[in-house]
Amino acid sequence: MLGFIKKSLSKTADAIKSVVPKKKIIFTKDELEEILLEADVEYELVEIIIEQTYQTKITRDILRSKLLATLAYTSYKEPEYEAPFVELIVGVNGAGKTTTVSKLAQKYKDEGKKVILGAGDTFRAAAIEQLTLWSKKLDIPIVASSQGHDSSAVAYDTIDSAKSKGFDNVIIDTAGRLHTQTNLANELKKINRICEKAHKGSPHRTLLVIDGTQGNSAIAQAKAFDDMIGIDGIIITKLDGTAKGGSIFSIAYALELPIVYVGTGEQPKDLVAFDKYEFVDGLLDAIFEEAS
Ligand SMILES: Nc1nc2c(ncn2[C@@H]2O[C@H](COP(=O)(O)OP(=O)(O)OP(=O)(O)O)[C@@H](O)[C@H]2O)c(=O)[nH]1
Ligand SMILES: [Mg+2]
Repeated sequence: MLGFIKKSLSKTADAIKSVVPKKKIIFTKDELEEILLEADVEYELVEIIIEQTYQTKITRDILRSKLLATLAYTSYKEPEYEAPFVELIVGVNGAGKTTTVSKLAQKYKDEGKKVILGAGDTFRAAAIEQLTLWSKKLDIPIVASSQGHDSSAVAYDTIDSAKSKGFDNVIIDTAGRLHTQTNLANELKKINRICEKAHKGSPHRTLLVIDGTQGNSAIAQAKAFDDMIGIDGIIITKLDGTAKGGSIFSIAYALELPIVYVGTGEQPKDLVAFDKYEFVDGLLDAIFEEAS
């Protein structure tokens, strides 16, 4: 998988090229500031990094340690659980939830696990169809009801079915938008409660899907979801299509939540475990000349 994160940073690297036409070994603080802002690292975090950098000549090693420090919270530790492992996938409209559900399902299937999907976005008929289509393509079972039905009932039935048939993983898709934000909050809270009823301790992991092309505007949105239902980790999608890769630093720093995966395309294989070293080095390669 090595290289996927770096490849998906190519648009961010192009943006950096507009302020650093030629890679160098040493940069000034002013240049560093410009580079980070161009990569869409949030202004406040750029200022913190600049202020905490005492050196005037910025080398790759100096910037590397600064950037890695902002990602200090990004490692994820799986909780203790009794199978099946239940995951809830949440996020705003269009962030990439349904696609991510299928990517995760493919990943678990490849690991030899028995997976079942729950079509918990009952708000739109198209959402149920979309996930059903994926389930057919990937040959993975799904529990789905019709539009307008209770999404928590779908969650319950999916978990119940997984328990009785000895499945390893349950992945539940959810709606990104309802009539109001309060409706959405209530629905997600209810799904949470029903999961716990269906299988003690579940959902074991609630993952927030963030559209990477949104850059820093995703931070407020992520905070709202965290307040609503509590988020265990983040998946940043569409990293392949954005020049805003640097916003990962601000998102991770502001939320203090682990980034578990990144989405690097529209296909089920396009999900990569987030590796902060690969990510930082990928970015640094776009800035610094290789030392000879
Ligand atoms: N390039 C790229 N496109 C992606 C990625 N993830 C999702 N998409 C695309 O983004 C669009 C929206 O994805 P969905 O999975 O339907 O998003 P959603 O959050 O389920 O949307 P709603 O159900 O409307 O709330 C689709 O066209 C996906 O193919 C990714 O990592 N990279
Ligand atoms: Mg969806």
